Amino acid sequence: MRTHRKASAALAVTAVLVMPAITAFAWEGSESVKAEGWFTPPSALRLSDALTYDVEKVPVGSRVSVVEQVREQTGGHTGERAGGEGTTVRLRVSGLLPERMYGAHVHTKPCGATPDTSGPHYQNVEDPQQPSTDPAYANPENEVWLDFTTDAEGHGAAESRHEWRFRPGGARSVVIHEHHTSTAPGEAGTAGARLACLTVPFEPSGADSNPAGWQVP
Ligand SMILES: [Cu+2]
Repeated sequence: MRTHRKASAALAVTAVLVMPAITAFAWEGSESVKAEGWFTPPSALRLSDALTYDVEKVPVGSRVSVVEQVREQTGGHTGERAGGEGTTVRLRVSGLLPERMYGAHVHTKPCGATPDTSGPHYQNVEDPQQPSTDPAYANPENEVWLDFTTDAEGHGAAESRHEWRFRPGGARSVVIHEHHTSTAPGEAGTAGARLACLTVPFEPSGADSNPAGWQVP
């Protein structure tokens, strides 16, 4: 699906009602991306951007939204507050099982028909050893973890804030997992089965020229 980026108030209108809208907009002077949708099972006809692989734990019709806010390097201009670059990612869900712990992370590839399509976790400093379970790399400072616990109504929310930006096209989805994320050596970053996935064209997207994402040394 074609996505818009860095266009003010650009709106991707999708052909199918259940497919999420993706919007790029200016938000307090920074580039932001919002992706949202209702979870549907992978369909042979057409893939939604919000897919559930476990309809018991992430029911069909449950809702998800992800917002990315990026901070660009500022400072040096009169009246402008100096600040470094960075990224904030917010996740919101509703319609999930009540009072239940879920894991969630930013992954490197878009969602697909099978849970493993979304690839490994996005890492700011990439672990040469993949799959990465070394806490030196698989940790919430080097990856984007969005674990949450739902309330009595099945709502959940999480926010993750970092002082770095994604590599262009390097971050493409948010995956919801079976349980909260482990930090123990040998299993750091793991959170059980991949229950559901939302494709998100994180900025800088680079999606049109590099669908697979490219690596910056
Ligand atoms: Cu994950």
